[in-house]
Amino acid sequence: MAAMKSSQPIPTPEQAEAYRREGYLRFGQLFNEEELGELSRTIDYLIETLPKGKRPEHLDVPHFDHPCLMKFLTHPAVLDAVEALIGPDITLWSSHFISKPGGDGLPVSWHTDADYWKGRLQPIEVVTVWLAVDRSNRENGCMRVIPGTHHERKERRYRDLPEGSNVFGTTLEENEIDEAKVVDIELEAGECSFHDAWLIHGSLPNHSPRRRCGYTMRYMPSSVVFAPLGPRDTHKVFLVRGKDLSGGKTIYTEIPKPV
Ligand SMILES: O=C(O)CCC(=O)C(=O)O
Repeated sequence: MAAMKSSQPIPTPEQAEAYRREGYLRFGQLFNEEELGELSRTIDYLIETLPKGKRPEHLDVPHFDHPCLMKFLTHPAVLDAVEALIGPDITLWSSHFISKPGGDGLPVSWHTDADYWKGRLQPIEVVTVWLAVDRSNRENGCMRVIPGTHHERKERRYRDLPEGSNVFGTTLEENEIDEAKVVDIELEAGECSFHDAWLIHGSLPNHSPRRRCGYTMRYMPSSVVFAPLGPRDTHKVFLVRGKDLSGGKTIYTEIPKPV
């Protein structure tokens, strides 16, 4: 069956080349105003109904419990953009709202996503669509990247961080970070950027009065094999476009029907 296509712009071949070279790409809008409003109301609801003690930076895999988010994760504009970067056979790997409240929003330490997914994905080839639900700039802790670091697919060294001080419990060692090369990705609400799983990135705390919420939507070519770590690894992946190229090794969950 032919995939439904969108009329939204997709990365040009030059932009796709820049993505491959730098490991990230700043891009424009994917959703219209109405869709963005709906996504925004969904995150507002998730924050209002957070279990006691859970912070809004930690809304990981919200689409497992809230299938209404599949509408955004399988949106033709998103998949067309992703297809321009990784090809037409696409697995939805994960999603995460990282919402930093104004005032005490937590930083995200320097890391590569690949370091968190080792042992489960083979090979680790993931593109993250980082969608700015709120305007995201230096003031409220926008994403920061170190261009080109995704070319070095090496073992990196981390050190522990004080509990509760960061979205993660560890950070890359100082000698892994060249501060002079850091690029801040400032986005208007509704705009997005893409980044490669091997790129070093992070973000500063949010001491401003404005919330900074990003929705990370993560995709991989369907040739990547997802192997759960064991019976306790209940993570679910979805074949969202094209065909399975994992040779039947990745087990997919059926995409829930829209309600
Ligand atoms: O939202 C942030 O500040 C960091 C996002 C991030 O680490 C990611 O998308 O992999």
